Amino acid sequence: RRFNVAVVGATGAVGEVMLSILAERDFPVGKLVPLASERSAGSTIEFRGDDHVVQDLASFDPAGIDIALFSAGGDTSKEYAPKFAAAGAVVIDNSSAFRYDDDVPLVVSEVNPEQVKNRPRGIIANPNCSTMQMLVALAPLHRRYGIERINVATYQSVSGAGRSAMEELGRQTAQLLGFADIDPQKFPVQIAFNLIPHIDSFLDNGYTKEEMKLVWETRKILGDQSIQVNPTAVRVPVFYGHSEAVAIETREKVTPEAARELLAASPGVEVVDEREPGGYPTPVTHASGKDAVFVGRIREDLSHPRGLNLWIVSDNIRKGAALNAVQLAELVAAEG
Ligand code: A2P
Ligand code: 11C
Repeated sequence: RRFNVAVVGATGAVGEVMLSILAERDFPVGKLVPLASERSAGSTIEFRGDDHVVQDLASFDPAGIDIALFSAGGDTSKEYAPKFAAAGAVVIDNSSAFRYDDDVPLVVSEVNPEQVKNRPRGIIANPNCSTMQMLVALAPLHRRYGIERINVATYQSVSGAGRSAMEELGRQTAQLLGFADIDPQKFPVQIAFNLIPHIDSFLDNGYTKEEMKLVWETRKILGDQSIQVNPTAVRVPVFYGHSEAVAIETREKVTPEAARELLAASPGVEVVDEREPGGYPTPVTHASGKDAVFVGRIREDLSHPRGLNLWIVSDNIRKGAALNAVQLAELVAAEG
């Protein structure tokens, strides 16, 4: 069977990769409909060698769409995802609009794939990129050793903030190397040659929403409200690939050797942990453009009897967004 697939946000940083991953993985696409705002309606995108005209979401009739992949921001999802679902499509939504609703499953394909079936509203939520890569690596450890607490600091690339954010990093880098003035627009302060400890909006508790996503989404996906998560989310001047310094505290002690062996056998994970120069994953040398979640620097936490440290790197646009969304579509397609 073939499926009529709509990609909402097809001209964006994530949408573009959704299209290439659908083709790469030979997803059984019948009709492909790329959708975006009226700004880019009428332009063309290429899919499997054919040009497709981008249509305006606002005036599109979703009748006949089987699967809709949404990645055009939370407000767009809130308005249009229920309309697509009402017309009979299964919506896979990459925004944070529905992630915390009890009647919308939040699914990492390697971690809780069985949850895709529990979708009374016809909507499945794709987790945030920083949670996604962390849980691909931590879920196997949680199942075997029981994680009680996660300390995590993220180093998140600018592609997470979309195409205009990537352009801003490029532009500022060139301006600063040319001794020109910069004018921050997408980010509140200079991002080139800098770090910004602020992603998404500030909440009343002093954390950013990006940080609280790591708390809320980890508990929902692992189905364990008792897990404690202590997050700091930081934007770094990297184009593709988020990195995370993670320290876990487990109920049962896990040695670095046992963790390495378990992770090496876990789906979606690649261990790169040579304890020599270059023998660890980085966004540029390992993750960018790749599907896996890379884990290195696995070592005991010297300050805790049941603590383990890991360095987790993945392409935020691929496993963190587009790839997982397509993997969820594959699970839906496999239902028949
Ligand atoms: P458009 O190209 O028309 O602006 P990114 O995350 O890289 O910034 O991309 C955002 C994506 O979401 C783009 O494809 C963008 O389309 C799309 N988008 C943004 N706002 C809307 C909207 N109101 N309706 C439909 N698509 C939208
Ligand atoms: C970033 N994680 O790196 C964000 C992007 O909730 O889907 C994705 C935001 C989200 O900026």
